[in-house]
Amino acid sequence: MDESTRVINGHPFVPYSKKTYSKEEVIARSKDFYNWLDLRRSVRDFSDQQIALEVIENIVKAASTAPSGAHKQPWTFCVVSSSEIKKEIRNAAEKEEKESYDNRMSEEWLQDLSPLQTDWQKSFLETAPYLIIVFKKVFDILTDGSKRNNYYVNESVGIACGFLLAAIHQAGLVALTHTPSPMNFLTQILKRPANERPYLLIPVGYPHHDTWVPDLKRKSLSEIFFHY
Ligand code: IYR
Repeated sequence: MDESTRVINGHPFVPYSKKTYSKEEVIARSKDFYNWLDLRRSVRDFSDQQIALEVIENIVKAASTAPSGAHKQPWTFCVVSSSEIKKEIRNAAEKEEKESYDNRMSEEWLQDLSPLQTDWQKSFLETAPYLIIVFKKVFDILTDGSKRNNYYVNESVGIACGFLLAAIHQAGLVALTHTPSPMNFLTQILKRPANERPYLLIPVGYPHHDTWVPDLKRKSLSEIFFHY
């Protein structure tokens, strides 16, 4: 333990040294961040252009900085670039999606999705150079086989996925938050242990050169913001 560590009730603490900014800088930084994040869009048309694995590793490292309940970090990020496994995932996802679109989704749901013009076909699962499958760890299994609790798992993994999407946007890449339903086929295909449940399937890549996205409007601040 070096000099910059302090022990509090038997636990090591380190100083939090944050950079401070002027009031003006804080305003400018908050605006800039919003303007930049506002450019992010969910994209369903990917280019097959390759991306270095290092980029994906950095994106996952960024996601892994998310806060989590009791710092349990209850997540696993499985990255698939193998064409065979991507094909297997596409086939399994399309089977579920076809059943959903044909029989499981309500008329209201289908109507709500109409502006997005989605359907059961998921060619992006093979075109995108990487699929990141995020699993939530509902509990941990220690090396002796015993179970340990995780806390606020959905919240923690949701925040990590938010960081992941922001990191993908920052890298200049695009993604889709895809949730084929049900998605337990991912547990089987990726041979994940019993304490992991699929959370999101996120294809990542460059956009196809002729990509169009729905002309969606975000809610205004007055609709979402209440100051007490
Ligand atoms: N999982 C389906 C349907 C779907 C559902 C919602 I809610 C969306 O926002 C988009 C799609 C699919 O991926 O097509």
